[in-house]
Amino acid sequence: MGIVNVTPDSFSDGGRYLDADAAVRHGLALAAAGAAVIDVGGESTRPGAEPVDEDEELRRVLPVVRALAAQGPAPVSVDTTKAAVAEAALGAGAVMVNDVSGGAADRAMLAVVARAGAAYVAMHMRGTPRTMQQHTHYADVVRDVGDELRLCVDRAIDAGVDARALLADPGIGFAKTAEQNVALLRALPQVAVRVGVPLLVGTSRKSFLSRIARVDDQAGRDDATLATTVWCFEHGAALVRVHDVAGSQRAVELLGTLERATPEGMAA
Ligand code: PMM
Repeated sequence: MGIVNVTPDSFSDGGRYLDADAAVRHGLALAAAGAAVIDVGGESTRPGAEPVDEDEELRRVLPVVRALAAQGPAPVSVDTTKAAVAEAALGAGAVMVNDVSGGAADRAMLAVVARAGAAYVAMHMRGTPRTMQQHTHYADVVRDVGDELRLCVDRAIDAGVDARALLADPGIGFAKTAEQNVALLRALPQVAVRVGVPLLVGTSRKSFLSRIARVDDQAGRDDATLATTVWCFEHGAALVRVHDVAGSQRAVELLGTLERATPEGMAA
C-alpha cells in the first residue's frame, strides 16, 4: 500500500503533495513502482495532530481520489475516520476505506462501508491522535491490542462489512510506546491469530524506528522501514503501508527469490 498524504503536516511528507496534481503524480509513481493499493489521506494522524474539518478534508482528497481512480493504475483506498469523507471518496472511485479509528470515530462509518460493498481496514488506536499517547497502558500489549482489534472486526462484520474484504492493523505508533511497537512486531503471528483476518502493518518512517535503529534522518528511517517490511511479510502480514514503494518492492522480490530457492540456489 503506497501512501499519498495530501496534508500540510504529516510527519514525513507533510506539505509535499498538498497540490492535487502533485499528489496524483505521486500516486501514479507509487503504482508504477508496484503498489497494490494507493492510500490517499487528507488528515494528519501524527501524535498531537489537530483534527481537520470535513469540508477541508473533502477538498484535499476528493480530486486526488477521483483522478487516480479514473486513471486506474491501482485500486484506491481513502485514509479517513469520517463517514462522509469515506462515502464521497467511494462515490469518486475509491474501493477501500482505511480507518485509523477502527470505526470508533464516526458511528456512521461501518454502515457506509457496508452499503458500498467496499473493503475496510480496521486499525487499532485508543483515543484520538491528539490524546492517544496518554493511553499506552496495557496489561499485555499483544493480547490487549489483539482483543480490541477483534472487537473492531466483529463490529464491522455485524454492520454488514464483507468479512472477506476486511484487514486489521495493529496501529504501530498509535497509543503505543516504542517498546510496545516492537513487542507487537515481534508477536505479529499471535496478533493475527487473535484478530482472525489478514493484517496490514504500517511502520513506514515512524519515529520509533529512529530509536530502535539509532538513526536520525529520513534515509535512515527508510532503511529501518525496509527491515520491518521484510520482517512483517516473514511474520504473516498481508500488506504493508509504506512511503518508499520502490524500495519495499525490491526487498520483497528478493525475499521471494530466497524463499523459492532450492538447495542448488536460484529456483528455475
Ligand atoms: N499510519 C499513519 C496513517 N494511516 N493507516 C494504517 N492503516 N496504518 C498505519 O500505520 C497508519 C495509517 C500515519 O503515518 P503517515 O502520517 O506517514 O501516513
